[in-house]
Amino acid sequence: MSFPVAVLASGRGSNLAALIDARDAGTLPITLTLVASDKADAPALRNAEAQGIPTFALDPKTFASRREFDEALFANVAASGARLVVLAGYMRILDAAVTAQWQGRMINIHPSLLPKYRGLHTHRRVLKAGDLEHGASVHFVSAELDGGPVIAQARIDIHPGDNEDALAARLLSREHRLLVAC
Ligand code: NHR
Ligand code: GAR
Repeated sequence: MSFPVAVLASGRGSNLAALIDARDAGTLPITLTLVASDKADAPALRNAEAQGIPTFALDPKTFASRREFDEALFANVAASGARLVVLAGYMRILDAAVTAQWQGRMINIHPSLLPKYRGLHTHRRVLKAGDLEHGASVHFVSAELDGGPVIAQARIDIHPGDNEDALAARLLSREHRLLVAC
């Protein structure tokens, strides 16, 4: 039995690629019903197209409100038949109407050890704070930004001399494994 999953991504899509690789390896029994984005030029969409996965992009600037944008986006997600939504580098805050509708059926991968460092620029903030460890969390999405229940985390040491890019790169491969496992 293959579980229908939609992915939302705004950028590169390496976490999406990890899901596709695990699916193709036969270790993750999912069907990707849709990859959707708020950025028509997201590399994640190009990769999905190349894999024969349906894609969909909407431009937020053409909608009067956040809620109307999200309702249009999630109408397509629902129509794809997805039973789970994965935010994989999706960079746009979601309206409370859709988080309520998909509560318990939408997860996000966030690059910090939640509840530390909700929001953006987590690698920069963890270095500035002088923390000795960093990580990533997969959590259920709720109306509260990066505030929903945590499912699992991956933890890495911060090395002396680490900068933002080095830390982000080292964490990313752990994110891929964590997201597939969740
Ligand atoms: N929406 C809700 N309601 N709840 C969450 O937990 C969400 C969410 C939407 C996205 C991912 C999140 C992350 O993992 C996520 C979780 C974007 C922003 C943000 O400030 C913050 C957190 C996350 C994603 N976005 C700006 C906005 O105004 C735009 C930033 C940009 O485009 O560069 O939407 O970190
Ligand atoms: C990942 O590091 C993910 O945790 C983070 O963006 C990157 C996306 O990479 N997510 C956020 O910062 C959400 N605000 P990818 O496009 O290669 O999967």
